[in-house]
Amino acid sequence: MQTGFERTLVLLKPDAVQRRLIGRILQRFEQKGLAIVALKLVQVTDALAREQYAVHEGKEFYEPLVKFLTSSPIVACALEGVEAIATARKLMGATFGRDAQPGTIRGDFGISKRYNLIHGSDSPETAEFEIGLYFSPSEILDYRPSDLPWVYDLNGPEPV
Ligand code: IDP
Ligand code: MG
Repeated sequence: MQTGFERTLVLLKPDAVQRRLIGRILQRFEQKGLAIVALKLVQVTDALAREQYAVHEGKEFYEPLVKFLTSSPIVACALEGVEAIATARKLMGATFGRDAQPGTIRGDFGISKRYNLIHGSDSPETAEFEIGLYFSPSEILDYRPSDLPWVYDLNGPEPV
């Protein structure tokens, strides 16, 4: 990975896949300038869902959340870019569609306080942990999108 870049894990949850929104949601990240460096369809197991959401164990929404995430296939995706973690979460919007700003993914496609379409890592530590849950190192591809010199100013030591 190039200096100054960061990776984040994004999951398109079962509602996004069932509602045939994979293409439209991935397009948001592509058009922003984030690069897809890993991508697959996954049937999440009960154990994987519990591990991913361990921080929420014991909360009243934890069991419904595990049930939701395992109810149908999801799309797992690793995205790369400058401040990719915060940028992806801005594109996603607030946790629930009713609260999320129009123009964000959740704000444009969702209304439920449970089915909220998408997950994004919330810190560098979480991103590393979560990418590791879904991808082996060989599934994460290091490549240089050909438009990169027009997405960022790459003339200095760090991409700007
Ligand atoms: P985030 O997805 O915006 O980071 P978190 O607070 O980390 O939100 O919660 C993780 C997931 O748990 C949410 O995306 C949502 O699916 C679910 N969740 C969080 N809070 C609630 C709640 O109060 N009711 C139902 N589900 C919730
Ligand atoms: Mg979270």
